[in-house]
Amino acid sequence: MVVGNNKRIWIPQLLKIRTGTGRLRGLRFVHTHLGKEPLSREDMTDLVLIGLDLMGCIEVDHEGVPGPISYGHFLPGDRTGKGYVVQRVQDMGRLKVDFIQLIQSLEDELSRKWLGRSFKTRERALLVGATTGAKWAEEESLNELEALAVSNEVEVAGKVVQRIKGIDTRFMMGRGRLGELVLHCLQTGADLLIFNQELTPAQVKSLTDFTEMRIIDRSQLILDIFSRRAVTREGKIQVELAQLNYLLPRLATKNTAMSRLTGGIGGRGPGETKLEINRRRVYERIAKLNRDLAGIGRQRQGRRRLRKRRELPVISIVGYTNAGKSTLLNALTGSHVHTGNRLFETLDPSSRRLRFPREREAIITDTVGFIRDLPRSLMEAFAATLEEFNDSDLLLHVVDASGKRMEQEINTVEDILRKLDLTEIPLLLVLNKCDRLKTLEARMLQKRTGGVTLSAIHPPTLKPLVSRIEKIIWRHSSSP
Ligand SMILES: Nc1nc2c(ncn2[C@@H]2O[C@H](COP(=O)(O)OP(=O)(O)OP(=O)(O)O)[C@@H](O)[C@H]2O)c(=O)[nH]1
Ligand SMILES: [Mg+2]
Repeated sequence: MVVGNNKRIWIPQLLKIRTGTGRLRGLRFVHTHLGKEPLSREDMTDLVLIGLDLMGCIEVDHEGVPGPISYGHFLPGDRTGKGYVVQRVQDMGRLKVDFIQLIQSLEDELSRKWLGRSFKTRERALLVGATTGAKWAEEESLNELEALAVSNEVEVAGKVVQRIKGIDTRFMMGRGRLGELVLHCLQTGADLLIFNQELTPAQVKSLTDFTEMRIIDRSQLILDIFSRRAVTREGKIQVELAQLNYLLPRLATKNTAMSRLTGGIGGRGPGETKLEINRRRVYERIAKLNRDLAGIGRQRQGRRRLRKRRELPVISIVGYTNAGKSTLLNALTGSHVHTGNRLFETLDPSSRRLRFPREREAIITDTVGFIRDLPRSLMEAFAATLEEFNDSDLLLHVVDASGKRMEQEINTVEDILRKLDLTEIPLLLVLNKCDRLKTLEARMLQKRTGGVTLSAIHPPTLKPLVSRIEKIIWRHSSSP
């Protein structure tokens, strides 16, 4: 029993336990409206966010005589997109609904939906972009988030752009908007919300408490992909470091948000139990990982010295993720580095010998790709790997010339190269995937950018690149 005033009722924090997937909470909320108005939007938001079985309201007149009654509930199979229905009966006496039966059938339907999906091991996520800017720009950006999710074997249940007036420091967006998102998840069977914007620890906490959904942001998704892909000891250490550094500020808010992080995405790597350990243990672990990394770094230094002594020129392949860097390395050197149409296929660097005519040789290295807004903790953890670029005599900047986001991707990579202080090293733009362009288009692009067009999946197209590389590296020495 809750008492409010003539304007509204504050529903106290209910026990934060959902009875289980596919079940409602077992609570109906019946209240009175004094202004003779039926269920409001606000009421329905409460229904969704609290996860009530049913929201009912009785319209009461000045004398306190009850009039019409309206009730609303979820509608799992609703195709209109609203996700709920509201019914209104003129007077209470004529209300002939068996509510127990109604709710039973709703639960049956809900659990059928959940049962259908519990055989699948993949997570289903709703992607959310909250922006104060242009809608189309956010939609573009959500496409990349989708590619990230798919690369991490997450099923995408839908993408939603929410235009907001300003960033709400607690919830990112208004309560009503949040309610819509939760509803969308219930309808599509999504159990995870992925935000395209970086969330503060406080935001994750309040959003999780409020929606009772698992919530992660883009950075966390990227960290998770990295932890799936890491193979070598160094790669694994780097990723764990990045994850711990990301988690550190979030450990202060030990709560549901944290325990919700432990399953699936975000729970990989440092491991479930480690998330619960206190900050001191995390600091200790970080220190140990840094020591291990330094040890590996010394070996790396040794390798670098050796390479220098042999005086072979070093070519480094850089570029946006999925541009075709590894495919190019394979095509140039006849090797078999893993390639694949997903983001961050490559994490660990591989170096190969590249032979030119006239007995000339160079070392060519392929490494981790870049992405817009790479989480800072990852940049820091991969600093040693990225530092190796400093030894390069030439950077090959591989671009997916067939992609819609080519210009932005080039800018992103150039930004990162500037941050890494690599602008002094000669750079050659490699316009890849030109098999997907018309010949004229490719020629114009080549002219405009001064790059080399090719298609890494068709090795014969690589000849111009090889001779450009030769010219740049051995420009000073005359041919033997
Ligand atoms: N059509 C076409 N596809 C290509 C070309 N080069 C690479 N690809 C494809 O693009 C996808 C990505 O290639 P990768 O070589 O793995 O790309 P990467 O830059 O190493 O990507 P990450 O390691 O994930 O950063 C693969 O499916 C390749 O087969 C090309 O010239 N034309
Ligand atoms: Mg690769």
